[in-house]
Amino acid sequence: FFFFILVICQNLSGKMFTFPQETNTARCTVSLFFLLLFVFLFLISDWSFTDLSRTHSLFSLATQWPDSDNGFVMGKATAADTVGLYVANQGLISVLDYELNTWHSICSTWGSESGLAQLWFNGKPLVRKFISESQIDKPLVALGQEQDSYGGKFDIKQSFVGMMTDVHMWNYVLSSCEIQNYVGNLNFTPGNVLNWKALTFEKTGNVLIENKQLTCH
Ligand SMILES: *[C@@H]1O[C@H](CO)[C@@H](O)[C@H](O)[C@H]1NC(C)=O
Ligand SMILES: [Ca+2]
Repeated sequence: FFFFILVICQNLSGKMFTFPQETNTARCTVSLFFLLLFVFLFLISDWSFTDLSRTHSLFSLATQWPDSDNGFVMGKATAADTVGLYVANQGLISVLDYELNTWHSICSTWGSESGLAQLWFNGKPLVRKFISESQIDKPLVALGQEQDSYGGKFDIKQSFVGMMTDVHMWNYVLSSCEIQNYVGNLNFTPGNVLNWKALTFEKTGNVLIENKQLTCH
């Protein structure tokens, strides 16, 4: 097989990624090689739309040291209505009403030193809980696939099929009001680590960059 790999730097404002078929190849990856963080807080968020009821990854970040394919992973954890967060292979799973064929926003905050994490689902904060202390070294982010090794070993049964937009990552935690603004599609401070409005990424396989479908009220 030959897969066309493209490195793109683009302002994706108003755009979304469409993953149109179940594969273990289609993905967009972002290398954050400059990041070596020992003590920090961070916040990761995205919007997604899918009809998958099985497990799937919404954000897969692998780290080189500690060598962890599940350095920071957000996604649907099981076939039941749950959303999960994994840090350094430790999981935090919440039962939620995960409606299919509708846009959902998911945000997670995590402090590397305290090990405390919190998920926000559609703008509603869930309980803050201890997950794991860790560090992040040379993170590699994959959208569309779930890494089972650093940058590889994608499992088709954990792949994402659907649309995804507005992926941001901050190395600090926004105020609850700013998180609400993000969820409400209002003005918010774009990610300083990963910014959807200025994203340098590598596209592999069948991923389309399309205009966001706006809903009329
Ligand atoms: C990206 O595009 C949007 C909409 O066209 C614009 O408002 C924004 O300033 C642009 N951002 C950057 C970083 O160029
Ligand atoms: Ca994994």
